[in-house]
Amino acid sequence: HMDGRAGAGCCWCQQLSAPLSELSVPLAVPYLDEPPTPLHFYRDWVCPNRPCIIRNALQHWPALHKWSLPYLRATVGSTEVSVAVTPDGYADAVRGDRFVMPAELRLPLSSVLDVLEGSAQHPGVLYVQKQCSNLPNELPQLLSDLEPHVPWASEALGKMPDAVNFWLGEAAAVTSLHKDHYENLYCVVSGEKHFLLHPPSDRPFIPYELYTPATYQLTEEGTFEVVDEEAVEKVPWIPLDPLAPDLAQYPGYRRTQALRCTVRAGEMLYLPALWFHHVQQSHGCIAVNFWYDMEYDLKYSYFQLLDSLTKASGLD
Ligand SMILES: O=C(O)CCC(=O)C(=O)O
Repeated sequence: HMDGRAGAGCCWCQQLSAPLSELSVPLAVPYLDEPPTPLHFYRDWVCPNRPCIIRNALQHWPALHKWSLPYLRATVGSTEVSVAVTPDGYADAVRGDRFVMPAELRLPLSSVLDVLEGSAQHPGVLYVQKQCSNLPNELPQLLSDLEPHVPWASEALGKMPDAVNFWLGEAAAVTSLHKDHYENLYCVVSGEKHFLLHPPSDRPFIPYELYTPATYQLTEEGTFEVVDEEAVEKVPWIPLDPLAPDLAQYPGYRRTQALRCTVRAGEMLYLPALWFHHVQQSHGCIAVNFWYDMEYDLKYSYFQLLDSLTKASGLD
């Protein structure tokens, strides 16, 4: 690892990543008091790839005033949704030498609400988090409570979102550290989400390893088994838990500075493409996010270069 390689490995990655993070990574995620114009959004946030939290952008959504667990029960309680279930709340996480994906159950939303409200028990930790536009696909009855996209963002980005996702889960449900190639507008409707962020320039100090993909399966007895996916390639994933980083194993992570923020009901986080994120939530938090595909531009190329150099020099 890096510290063992003295200067050689550090020199290039510091030259590539330090100026960027020093110049443009803030100490805290800034707030905007109102939605930006498309020009301001693009110029001040998308183009420089900086996160911000936008207030008063969802006021006109009926969802903000209507959505609660009882409202969801009354409107979509009998609708079946896809639910991710894990023994410990960690979906898509490294466990031993495996990359383990959650068991996926189809349950009426009311069963999830029963667990969230404490009137029933279910083995493991539940999280409605299917990331394939599960809002329009699984819960279309809720669509009239919000806008189908974020107009100023669609105008700025010159496209419509690729996916609109609905998130509802228990406090123990955690999304492990990862990055996406999406410009993400993450809207909290009820409760709060806690994000831990790293800019793309931290890539040399964030370890990746290759894991055999596997899936949790829930047995009749309510226990979990880890079942390997058949004949598929290994998956690169981040083994490090940013809440309890193993610095003896990953000393390079010391060089990073995580940016933490809480996104509260009525607020929208602009999470720029390629930023690493780890996410926790309050119990029963309800959120919707819009994923806009990123432009495969110079920012993307910079990240690919950083990624290739990191791999080539064995920093991972
Ligand atoms: O809300 C979460 O748990 C994770 C969100 C996320 O990873 C995303 O929107 O890309």
